[in-house]
Amino acid sequence: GIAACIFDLDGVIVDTAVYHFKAWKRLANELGFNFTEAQNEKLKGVSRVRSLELILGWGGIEKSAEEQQELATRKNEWYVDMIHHMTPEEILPGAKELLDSLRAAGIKTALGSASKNAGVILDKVGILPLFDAVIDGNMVSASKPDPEVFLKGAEALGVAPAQCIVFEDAIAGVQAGKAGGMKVVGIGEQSVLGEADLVVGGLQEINIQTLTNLFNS
Ligand code: B16
Ligand code: MG
Repeated sequence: GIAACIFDLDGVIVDTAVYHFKAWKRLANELGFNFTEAQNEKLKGVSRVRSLELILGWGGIEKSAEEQQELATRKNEWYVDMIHHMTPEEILPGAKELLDSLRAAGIKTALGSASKNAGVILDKVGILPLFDAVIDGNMVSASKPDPEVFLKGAEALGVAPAQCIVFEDAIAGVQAGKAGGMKVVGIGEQSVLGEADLVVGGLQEINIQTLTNLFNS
């Protein structure tokens, strides 16, 4: 049966993509080119450093490693300013309820996020205490679709990967969960996340029974 649930952050628990968008757009504009919402979509689940590389490529601009470091830091400072104003109202529908019911059922919970700011975000929206372990971008060396972040989550909880369920909104994240030998619930569209064991529109569609069923099919 289920022993643990491991959650991605952006797109599953909260929508931080809107803040990433504002900060990356400001950076792109300062560098003299535009940055669109469609481009921002492609950065979901992608690390900060890799995101910058992609953006500079789209803008047709080359920067040294040192300059890239400075630009990534500048973007992050704007982003951190914004997330410091986040409130519990920004938790996506059903997330808090599911975390509460998992706790009541004795099922362990972990966060598995590419974000180096994950801890601050969970704290600001008031649900940090609902996670037994937080694995973030500071603790992993390989990005999704590598399963490292989720395997570290399972390890921190002392649970076998086969008894974990991963919740993910990005294709690379769904692939990471499957590569780790875990059950995966995709949050989004079936046409995009079809590799998941189950795809739903949001965590409000999930309860303990839906999760138990994943192990009986
Ligand atoms: P940071 P997730 C990801 O979060 C975001 O989707 C992605 O857009 C962002 O670049 C990445 O975190 C790194 O974030 O700059 O805060 O370290 O979906 O893995 O929870
Ligand atoms: Mg995500």
